[in-house]
Amino acid sequence: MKRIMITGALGQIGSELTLFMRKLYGEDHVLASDIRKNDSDVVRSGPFELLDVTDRKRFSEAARTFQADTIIHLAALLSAVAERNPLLAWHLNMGGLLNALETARETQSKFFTPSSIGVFGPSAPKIMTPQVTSLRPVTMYGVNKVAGELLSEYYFHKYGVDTRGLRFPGLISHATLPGGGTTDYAVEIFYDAILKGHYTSYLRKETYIDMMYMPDALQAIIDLMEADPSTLKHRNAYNVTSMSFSPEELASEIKKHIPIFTIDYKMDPIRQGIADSWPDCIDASAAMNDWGFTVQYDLTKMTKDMIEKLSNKLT
Ligand code: AKB
Repeated sequence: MKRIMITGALGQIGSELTLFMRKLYGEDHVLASDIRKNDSDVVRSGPFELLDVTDRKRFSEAARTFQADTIIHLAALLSAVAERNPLLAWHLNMGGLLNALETARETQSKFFTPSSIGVFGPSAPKIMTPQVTSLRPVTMYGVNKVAGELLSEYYFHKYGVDTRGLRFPGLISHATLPGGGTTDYAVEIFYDAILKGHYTSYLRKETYIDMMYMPDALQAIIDLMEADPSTLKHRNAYNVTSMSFSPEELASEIKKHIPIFTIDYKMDPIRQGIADSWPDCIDASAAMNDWGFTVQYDLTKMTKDMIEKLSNKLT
């Protein structure tokens, strides 16, 4: 039976992945860790450790004590926060990742860390951005993610660490709010639509970005981690996506469920600049071919589910 250690377990992906993995592999087999503690299900439903991932010694001790054989390293700053504080982003995103990879090497653990569509920059094709293409991001987050992908691949080739990764698009979830990403609007809009009937978007109405609903993202992590290692041609990270839409398109989909809903636009130059440097839609065919990546949710299905689940929670 697996022994999985998750960092950043109280973040956007971790809050759901921890509970999902505990259901699949057993509560005591998934150690959640984070720099803070709260009274959520993640903390209450299984083992939990307070951990600052930049503390190399504590990271390694926690993994050894738990006898981890899999490390899921999620602790990181997202794009908008990283752009406002690039030095902190480098320290946390790169320092944390290096400690996570070193710990995986020492404990011979299987390893997963998310990458992002943020690895692409203006020189990559904007439409159907290929798996292998120019990686010249113009954001600190993107620089961190490209360096992180290269490090993961280096640990695979140099030390035989079984590294795996996904280039996630914006993730949409009714359970946890994202914290500091460029794609956060696609979650905030649902809260404001239900509670206020109105949303002011910080991205221009025609800004296309790839997105994915959280159930598909969680399943993609499980499927990639369960995949036969010999089928994985890319040890840095795979392009994955379910849909691409603009704020205007998402708003008109929401309007089908909440007819009074209105949207206006007040552009934030930092987040608009980041979004403009990213692709409109990426090509996930390498993930489909190598390990059978599939998704269940498109824009219509995701919007319906978000509104149903959030309405029950908020009203
Ligand atoms: C962000 O907006 O920073 C993230 C991402 C696409 O990596 N959601």
